[in-house]
Amino acid sequence: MALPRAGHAVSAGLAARLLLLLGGIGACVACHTQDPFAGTTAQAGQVRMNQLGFLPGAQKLAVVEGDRALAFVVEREEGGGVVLSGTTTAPAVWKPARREAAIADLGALTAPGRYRVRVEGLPPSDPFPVDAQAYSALADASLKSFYLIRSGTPVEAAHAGQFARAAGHPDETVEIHASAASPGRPAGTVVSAPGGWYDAGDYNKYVVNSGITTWTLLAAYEHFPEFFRGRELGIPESGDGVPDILDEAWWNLRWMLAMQDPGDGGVYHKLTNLRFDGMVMPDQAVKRRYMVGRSTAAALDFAAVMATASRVYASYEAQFPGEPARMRAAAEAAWRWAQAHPDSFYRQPQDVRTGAYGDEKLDDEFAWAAAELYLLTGDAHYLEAFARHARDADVPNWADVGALGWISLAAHRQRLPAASRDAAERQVGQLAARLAAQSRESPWRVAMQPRDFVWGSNAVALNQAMVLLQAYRLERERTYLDAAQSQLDYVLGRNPLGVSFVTSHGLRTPMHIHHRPSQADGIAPPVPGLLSGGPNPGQQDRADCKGVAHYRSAVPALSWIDHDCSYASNETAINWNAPLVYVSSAIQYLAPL
Ligand code: 9MR
Ligand code: 9MR
Ligand code: CA
Repeated sequence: MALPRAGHAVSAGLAARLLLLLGGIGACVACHTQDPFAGTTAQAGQVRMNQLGFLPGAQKLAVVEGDRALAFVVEREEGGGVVLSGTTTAPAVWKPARREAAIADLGALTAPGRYRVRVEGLPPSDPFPVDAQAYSALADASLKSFYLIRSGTPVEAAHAGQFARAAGHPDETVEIHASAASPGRPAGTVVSAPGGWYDAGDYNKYVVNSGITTWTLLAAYEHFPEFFRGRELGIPESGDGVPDILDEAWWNLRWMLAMQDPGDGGVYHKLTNLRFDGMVMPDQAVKRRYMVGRSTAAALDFAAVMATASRVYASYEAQFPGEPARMRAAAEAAWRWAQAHPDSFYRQPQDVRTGAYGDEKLDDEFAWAAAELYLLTGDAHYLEAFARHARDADVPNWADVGALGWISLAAHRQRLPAASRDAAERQVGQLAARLAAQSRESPWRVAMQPRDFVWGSNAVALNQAMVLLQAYRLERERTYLDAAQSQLDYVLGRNPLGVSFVTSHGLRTPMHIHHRPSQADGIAPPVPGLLSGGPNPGQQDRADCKGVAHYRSAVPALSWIDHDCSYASNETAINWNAPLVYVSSAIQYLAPL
């Protein structure tokens, strides 16, 4: 197996050296069609890079897999000669792919234009732009995707073009499941909780996952308000004087408010069918819907998000009259319920099969809610609660939200007592420094380690970027911005699969995501702007993929299939798309000169 490949590499290498000798690379625009590597994927010998290209002043890295340092040049796509030349770094093994890779640094390339990289002996890279708006369309589309997955409303052709669809899941008659009963709302009570976003490829709505998702969008706005003001996405609310990102978040917040039991402030864990719907459009999925469970995690995530939203929407009181106060009261009631029920863990009832989002480690949820409530109210007892529960920050995910509290405190550090200010800066700084070091030591220059290749690994990459961007905001150290850029590059194609993992954004993108509307709408391309979960050697969907598709590799960074059976590697989810919005918007906005 290895021999013929090495043979090709040598002959292709010789051919390219010859071309270099003849000074003929500019004339060789079409020669890649005869290249022995053309058409292969996930093999050594391809130039991998961000398929959306780069901002003019940004770090620009490409990766070449293989065991030798190689000479490279950058040329204009349309010919016209070499604009940059160099040699890759010495290759080293990247553990997540168990293969060697080397970096080609294209950073000296700053003039806008369209280019290709040619590496000695290899097929030319994809063409890529250097463009001051390289990520604008991605930032808008990743946010617009939340409109396209709204529950309980038609998605209009005026806003969605061919992806228009009928309303589904009105959720105006939702039954209280036995697991969610309370004195005021016994089992069988019918309540209403319309709106919100569908969680993922499925049509259920889960408070825990909505928590981190909605916060991430609110944080994007809070951290970069100038970027979002005046950005028109083409959603029904566009032009109403409120930034579209806040209109979109409100669609979900209004639903979340209805997930609180008005009797005692408890929060339902999820609004769901008993079993997953079939692979049909939303209006064809008409199974009975239930409020299932009331959990401490849901109450605390709800409290954290409502406190954050109360703070953020305070400047839009005119457009959302009374809502900041309502959200504050809702947050405080949920917090009190959680104090009285500190260990109501979600346990999936016998008759319920949909997503669990179960979590039994709740110090991070307590700390996050306390941090946001402190910032909202200034009440010192929340800061004391935060201090009791807070642990060292780690990269956030739906089950570990501790970092979100640290990040909010750091963002509002001028309002903190000195000791808390130092702690917040230190926590964010230490975590980012660790990630930046991992990135620096990686042959792919990404922070991800083998253990990060879990269900939703692309969101791990983007949440690492989100943390790095916090350190950049605090310390203005260019290395943090560069490391965050590297994480975005990874998701947009600088990975061993050579795939840009966002539907419709890149040259090779997922076509068969696990997403019911994308599968059932009869339109070839999937709904645009959605992030595929990403490589996951857990392969928990193997039984469901049996006979239709198979993973070609179990190596962490390679364990991905572009097939709609693969919910463990190729589903979409709101908590994965939200850090894509955050990171693409932030990097576009922060564009270094
Ligand atoms: O569509 C469901 C997806 O959202 C979940 O992430 C996944 C794991 O819980 O389950 C999917 O539903 C599958 C179910 O678990 C088993 N039967 C086939 C369903 C569709 O693939
Ligand atoms: O993102 C979730 C992942 O961390 C879990 O390992 C996995 C299995 O429990 O569930 C994922 O969340 C799914 C949820 O349960 C149902 N909707 C689809 C979500 C993404 O696959
Ligand atoms: Ca937790």
